[in-house]
Amino acid sequence: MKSIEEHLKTWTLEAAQLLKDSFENTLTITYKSHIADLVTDMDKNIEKFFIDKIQHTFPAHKVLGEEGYGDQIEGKSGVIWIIDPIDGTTNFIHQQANFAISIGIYENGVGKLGLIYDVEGNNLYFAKEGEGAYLNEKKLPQLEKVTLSEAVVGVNATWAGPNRRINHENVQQIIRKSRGTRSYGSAAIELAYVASGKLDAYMTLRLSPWDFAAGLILLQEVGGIVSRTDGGPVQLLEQNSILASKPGLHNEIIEHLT
Ligand code: 2AM
Ligand code: CA
Ligand code: CA
Ligand code: CA
Repeated sequence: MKSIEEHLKTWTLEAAQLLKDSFENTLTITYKSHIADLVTDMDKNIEKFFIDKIQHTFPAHKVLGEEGYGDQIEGKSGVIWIIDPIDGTTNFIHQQANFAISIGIYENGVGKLGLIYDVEGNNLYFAKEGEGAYLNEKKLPQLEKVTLSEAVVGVNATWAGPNRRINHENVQQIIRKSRGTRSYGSAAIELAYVASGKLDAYMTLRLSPWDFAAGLILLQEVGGIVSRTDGGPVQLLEQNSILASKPGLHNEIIEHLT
């Protein structure tokens, strides 16, 4: 019998192929909450693809998905697959690159398996609780301490405000003191980049559970530090601001932000 891990990886590769094949077709694009909040028929199809497989193979498992085809989740008990079928939909539409399938599997609130698949790059980031994190077949090393002056920090345009939670002078200091900033347009890829050392930190003002569920498990396996941007703990089933970082740097950024 195949393990959950094997199913997860097989289904992800099948879903990724569906996404690649879809480049040949015309996408149906609709707006969700506003003109920059896009969803395509492929976001919905991929979420349904996973839900069909999970319901058939693991009928006791629950699903929390961005597009809302999963279960009504009341609490953290049981096994919950937290799925973002396409993270970086704007990139999927505009670039056909820098978008990911992101899936975190939690049991009673504890992260068990985390997977982020950078579809166009064919890069599979995968973590299993207590067994480490991998990029494709290669084990990722533990993250080491760095200072802000030697750090590349993932930020996005939301830090430009306006937002009552932002102190712009503090944010400017972080940006100026860092070695550089980057913005990729996919929270899942940015979290995978922190876990694999391509970014030293990533900070963002509002993510939903499906944006960070997988990334949290990857980061936990490589010694990354994750909190809200006020330093408080991330709540799995709620929206959170997120600061994910190498050790040392996490404190340094929190000191600037608070
Ligand atoms: P999404 O592509 O799955 O919606 C940059 O847009 C990052 O922020 C992406 O990871 C995107 O995820 C996420 N995001 C979260 N909420 C968003 C929203 N309301 N509009 C656009 N992007 C959002
Ligand atoms: Ca979305
Ligand atoms: Ca997302
Ligand atoms: Ca999405």
